[in-house]
Amino acid sequence: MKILKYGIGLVAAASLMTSCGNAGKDKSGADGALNKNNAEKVYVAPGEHDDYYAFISGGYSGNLLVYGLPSGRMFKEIPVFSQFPTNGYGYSEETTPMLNTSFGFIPWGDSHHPDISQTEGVLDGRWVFINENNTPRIARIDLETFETAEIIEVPNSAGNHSSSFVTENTEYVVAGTRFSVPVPQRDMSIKDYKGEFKGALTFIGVDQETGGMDIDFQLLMPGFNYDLSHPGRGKSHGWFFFTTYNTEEANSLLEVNASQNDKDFIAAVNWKVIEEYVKNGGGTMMPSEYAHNVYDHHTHTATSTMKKEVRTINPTEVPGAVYFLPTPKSPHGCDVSPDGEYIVGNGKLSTDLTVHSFTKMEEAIKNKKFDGEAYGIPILNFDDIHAGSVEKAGLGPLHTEFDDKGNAYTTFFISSEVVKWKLGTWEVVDRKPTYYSVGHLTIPGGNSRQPSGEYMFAMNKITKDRYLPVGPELEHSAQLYDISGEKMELILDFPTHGEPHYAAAIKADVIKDNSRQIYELDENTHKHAVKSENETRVERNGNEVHIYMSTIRSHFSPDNIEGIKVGDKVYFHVTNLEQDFDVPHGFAMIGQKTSELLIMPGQTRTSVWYPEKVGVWPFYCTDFCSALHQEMQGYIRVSPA
Ligand code: CUK
Ligand code: CUA
Repeated sequence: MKILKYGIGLVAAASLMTSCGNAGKDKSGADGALNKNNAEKVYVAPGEHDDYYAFISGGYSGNLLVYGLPSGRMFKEIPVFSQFPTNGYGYSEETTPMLNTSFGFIPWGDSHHPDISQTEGVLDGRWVFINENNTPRIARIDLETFETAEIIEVPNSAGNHSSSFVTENTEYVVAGTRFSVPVPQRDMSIKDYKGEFKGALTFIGVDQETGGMDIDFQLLMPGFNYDLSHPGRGKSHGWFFFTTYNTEEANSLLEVNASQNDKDFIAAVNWKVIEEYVKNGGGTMMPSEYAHNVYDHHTHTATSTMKKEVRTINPTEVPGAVYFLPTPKSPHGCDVSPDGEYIVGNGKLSTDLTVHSFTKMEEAIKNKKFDGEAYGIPILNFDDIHAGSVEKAGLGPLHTEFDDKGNAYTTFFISSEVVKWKLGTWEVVDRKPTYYSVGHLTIPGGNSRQPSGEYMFAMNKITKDRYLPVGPELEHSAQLYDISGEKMELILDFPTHGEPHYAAAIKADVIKDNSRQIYELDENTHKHAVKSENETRVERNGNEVHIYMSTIRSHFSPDNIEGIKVGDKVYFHVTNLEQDFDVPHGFAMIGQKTSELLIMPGQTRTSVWYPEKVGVWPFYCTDFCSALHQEMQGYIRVSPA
């Protein structure tokens, strides 16, 4: 394995080209992947369960994937921000409101960073939050049903990237804008960006009983790019840290424009101070349209509400609310150590990692030792807050996670490796190649007070030769490492789906016993549900026909329907009467352009059909549900208008 020589040609190397060559093609021995003992480490015997759930972002698929560790098996794709043909999410009448926004219905999204809810800094397994980057939204996925329960749009934001990380009691899920934009939006010259555009950092309150989200306030910051964020924890609970780049406020980010400043900032936000300010009536309600979509698993129906205003905060009006920590070279990741003391800024154009000390930061703030200000926000002195640097660690650092033994693990995109280093002494203790060009990495609980010390996995941007070739488009590769020893050991390659920008992983025990198996029929309050076959019927109301249908092994009721005319609008309200785990039924209608359905036991789903052709048309169940599955069918007679 060749190690790149650092320090030379940094600017050229840092031109963000991928350089995979040094990671090598040696698949034998060197990385330990062929070691038989390693095969045992990831072997989960047939019928056995994995030790961890990993919730892996689907990136441009807009969804969230559920994997098991250490096996690397994929168990589920949870549709979140994109229509999903498999079960009709975003197509069926009940679920289309989930994709409503102030821009109207958006069929697909770009999901980035999942984060699991916490109590006292420990993952509690109630919910996973994930951000949509493109049309800014935050979703909450319920870990009882593994369904998207809620999506809230984030107004005044654009490129919702610095999201969706939670504070240590899930008081807030936080969403920071990547692009600064005119706030409120208006027609103006792009060249007048500087000083005019604003960056919204949004604090969304979470109801601890229901999980319900609501925007508490939006901090309107100077017009930088806000890239990633992390909550304080333990001693730094009450703070939130955001990396910034383009503090030059260039309107075109060709490298010359945006990378002039030797240092950008980490913005340290004291949300407790702002919370107090808001309690005392602070802030300004600003007209802002944003959708709030809630799915209820009793009515099995989503509703979308358009909100009209949001509370905005001018940071300079709240003393003690925001400080800038100078951080070299366009930092990307922003990660806080499990004890809350260290704030790691990964300057992606640097070879060094900069670590700030929370204690020193507090001290400097107390002594009012500032080094000027930016737009009225005090800038701290780099030397006053600097805890240490990991020097010449690699090229293109992106993200850092932590284990339970005082080590940190940082990904390097350009030199394509994970580097393990010690908190406090800043020495590099190990480095391992990734295949290839790693983005994020995940340690179960790595974003909490209690990380695990067993596994780490790297999510790579480039796959090339790792799997059988399948044409130009490849799934991204992930690599699982055993981190229980001093040296990391590569133990598994596994494909991911879309582009995983992050993953949150948790001990399986915390959630698996809570996982729901069916929806109770008694509790089904869908307004078109039937409780038994006796209630199935066809109702006409002018041109609208409602077919109240049931499924149970192995027939539809009704299964012969007449009296439908060309030009009608036909609703199929299909209730699955099954009350057994894992017996869904499907519904597919010939020529239908709206939604196929997959209906879970106890659930009701609706699809709309516009009959266009006279004839007798079949429908059938798409899910092989019993030995008589092929008998599960019906006909609809369509007569002339
Ligand atoms: S970003 Cu993708 S590698 Cu969206 Cu977290 Cu850094
Ligand atoms: Cu129901 Cu096949």
